[in-house]
Amino acid sequence: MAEKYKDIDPQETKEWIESIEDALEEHGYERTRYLLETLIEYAQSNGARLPFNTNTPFVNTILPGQQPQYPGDRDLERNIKSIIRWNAMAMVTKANKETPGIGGHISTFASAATLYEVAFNHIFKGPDHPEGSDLIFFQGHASPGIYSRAYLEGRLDAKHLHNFRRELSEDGGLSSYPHTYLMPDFWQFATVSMGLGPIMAIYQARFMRYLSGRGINKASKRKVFAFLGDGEMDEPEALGALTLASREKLNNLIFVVNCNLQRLDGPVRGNSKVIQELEGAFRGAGWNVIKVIWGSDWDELIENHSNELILNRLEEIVDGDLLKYIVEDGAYIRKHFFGTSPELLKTVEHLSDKQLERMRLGGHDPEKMYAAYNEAINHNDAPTVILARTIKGYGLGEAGEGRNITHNQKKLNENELLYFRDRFNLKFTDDEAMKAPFYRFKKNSKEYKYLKKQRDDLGGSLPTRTDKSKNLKVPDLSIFKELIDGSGDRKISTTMAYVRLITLLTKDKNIGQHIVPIIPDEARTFGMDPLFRQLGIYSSAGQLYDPVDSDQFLYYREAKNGQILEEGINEAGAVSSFIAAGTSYSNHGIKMIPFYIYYSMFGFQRTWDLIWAAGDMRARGFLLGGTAGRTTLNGEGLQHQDGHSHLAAAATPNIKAYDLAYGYEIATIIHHGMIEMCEKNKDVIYYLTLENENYEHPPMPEKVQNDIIKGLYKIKSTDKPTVRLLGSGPLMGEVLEAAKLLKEDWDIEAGIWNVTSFSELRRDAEETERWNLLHSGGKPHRSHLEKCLSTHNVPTIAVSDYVKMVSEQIGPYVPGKYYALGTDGFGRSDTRENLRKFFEVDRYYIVFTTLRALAIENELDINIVKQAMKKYDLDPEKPSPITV
Ligand SMILES: Cc1ncc(C[n+]2csc(CCOP(=O)(O)OP(=O)(O)O)c2C)c(N)n1
Ligand SMILES: [Mg+2]
Repeated sequence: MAEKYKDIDPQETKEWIESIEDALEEHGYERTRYLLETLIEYAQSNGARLPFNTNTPFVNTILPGQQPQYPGDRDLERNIKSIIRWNAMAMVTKANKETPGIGGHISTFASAATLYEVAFNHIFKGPDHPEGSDLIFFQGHASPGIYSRAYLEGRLDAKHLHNFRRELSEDGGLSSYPHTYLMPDFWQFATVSMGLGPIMAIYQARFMRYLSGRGINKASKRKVFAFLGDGEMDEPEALGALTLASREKLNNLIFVVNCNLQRLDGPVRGNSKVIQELEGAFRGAGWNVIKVIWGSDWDELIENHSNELILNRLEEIVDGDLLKYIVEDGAYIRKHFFGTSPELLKTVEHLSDKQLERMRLGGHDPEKMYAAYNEAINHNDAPTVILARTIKGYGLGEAGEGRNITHNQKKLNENELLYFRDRFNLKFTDDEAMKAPFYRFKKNSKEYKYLKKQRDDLGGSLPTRTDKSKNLKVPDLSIFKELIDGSGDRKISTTMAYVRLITLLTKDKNIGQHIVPIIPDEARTFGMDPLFRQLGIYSSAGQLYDPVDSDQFLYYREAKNGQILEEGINEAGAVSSFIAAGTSYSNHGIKMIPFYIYYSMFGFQRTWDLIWAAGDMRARGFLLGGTAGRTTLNGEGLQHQDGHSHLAAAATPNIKAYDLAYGYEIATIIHHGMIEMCEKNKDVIYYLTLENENYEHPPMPEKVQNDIIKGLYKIKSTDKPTVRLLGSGPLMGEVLEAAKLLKEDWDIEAGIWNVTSFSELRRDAEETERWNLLHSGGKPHRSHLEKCLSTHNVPTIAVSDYVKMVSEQIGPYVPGKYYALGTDGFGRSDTRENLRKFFEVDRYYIVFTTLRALAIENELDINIVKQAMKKYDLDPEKPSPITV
């Protein structure tokens, strides 16, 4: 900053600086800071316009004099770390030599090894720690290093390492990245889709506060760590929730950004400085920022930040230049970095070129990293980010260190292996090294004892995933009696039915407290606002104001023990809360059941990647796509009307998706889901679409419960079956009206079925078919669809408020010709009636399609179809809703 203004009175400047020096010497940092802040405030209140600056100089935040004593044995730790580096590299190299193209990453962990090792040896609390285990989001591409340590600790065998990225090997393998689904005893968090780790970590840390705020779990000193790439920070999700973390004063949250200044293709910010940019973003958002840029070798040069010459040079340098110094030698650095002025050159004249070349960076210096961690875990009031400068591909030399190709380096050749061995002083002979063997310290070695002891003292190995949660007693279905009995002559929507259900459920003495209603600013849309009063909205601050509606019974009630997570307009954050709650059984040993309701269009479409990660992490809970259905949500138009979320849900393996028509279906499905999650410990997510069309809900027919769960149940059978209608969700009403018209206008009796889940029917049919294929010649199994429909080879007309592909999922398994009516095309704002006509899914189209289907079967004359067109005023030249 200073150099931007001309110093018109250097003497005066000097005097000011001397006073600050005196203050520092006499009273220390706190007092000096106070004095400076007071001065700034005074100047500002007297009209001085001070420029806003979120940056500090491009040097370490913690000065050498503020560093604590390093608590470990540096030599032993170096030996251990070198072997961990080696095994991680060897794992990827071997995998790619044996199976070219199998992939993996060497350079990411090579840059991050010190960040992890210092924390493993001194910081991370393990599962048996009296304060509980820390939760760690490991950077996805660093997985080989984490496996390598687990191997040294004796948790994995050489055969596991050998089968890295070959999970389908007979004797087991290791997943490419952290995937809970694939290694459920090991990985806690799925992080490899970049940007999801940071936002999930923030909401995880907040969820810990929520649990203690509600008195469900006691407050603890557990921390959430998220290890992230500097390139990854460009993802909108990565920085998108920073202010939540500071607003909530999440001092249980620590981000460690591995600032190797490179991403996959090249520099993250060639023309500026990513560390400074991130510092600005985090400081601006209220985080505690600790920069660890330079290693101890630089301490003397930077001289407690007082070497103006070097500070100014560091200010002007860009990341592109810093990267160049990594691949060039000391002479180059002297000429290009220090050579900009004779005075600056003088500051390094006592150092040789080799020494200049080897000046270590902060993220490779254990003392600097330990100091940063130590400050981070003891910091109050705010979350901390450690911005650690490292070198991508550290130690790979010509094979990729700092090179633009480094991210994709998958194997080392023989010379490169020898270089790596020498670089880290490993004891392999040439012949040995060239085979890239895995190495493990013997049990009686100093290294093994040390690394075990460090972990034992900290509470055991990490990552470790367990489930110590107790089962919850799910109440009997009868608590939802009012839904089972139907709404009588009251017209209600499925959304209203759901709100009743959640109201009843939260009152249950066994399970009520474990329900976590989550909502992104849409409670009033769904009629959930009465729950504000009943359950309260969670707020770590309680309610510091008198709400505008405090005179009303159902006011906006925030409370420290509030049960609702009202996330604001933030679907990504809300899913992150869903994930935190849905994995609580494992991460906190307490089963919590999230019910996350949102505008269905902004669910899968906007946040499927996070939902997919939830599936990976074996989250359990309910997703509720509110006001769904492309024609049922009528006035809102193209970007609101969801007609395709069921396709995404169907493709997510552990999601069971239902589109429901009546309250008793909702009660049945949610009750069944809770039993699966809370009593049978199934890792499953339910997706229910709910609508806002009001109609009468009938009472539950006899003996349909199992069929509702399986996806199909009968509404009406006929004496002589000629055609069957399948209705689903809100379009059940149109189907029932169509059946009436068929009878009244054409004397045709249609069989009527209600499809609660096309995707569940399809899964069952496919699984049955697969079994029958593999057991050809045996007595075939029959799917639920076959059991329901197989006896009658008549045409089927299926109708849903979703694209045709949703109902077409079961087409191949339904006997007879199959006709799907659906809502393909962009939505429109209009009345429900007009929309259903536009998308050709209304009662008249259903009748028309049915008549034509029967004509094709020669069951009636084609002229009747023509008559029907006229009668119902159907225009043969109407443009298609897909193209118009
Ligand atoms: C959402 C997403 N987009 C792209 C990728 C592919 N990808 C994997 S690693 C990588 C570069 C990572 O750079 P950085 O975050 O700086 O991590 P580093 O390896 O440098 O530590 C990319 C683009 C991904 N995994 N996730
Ligand atoms: Mg990077």
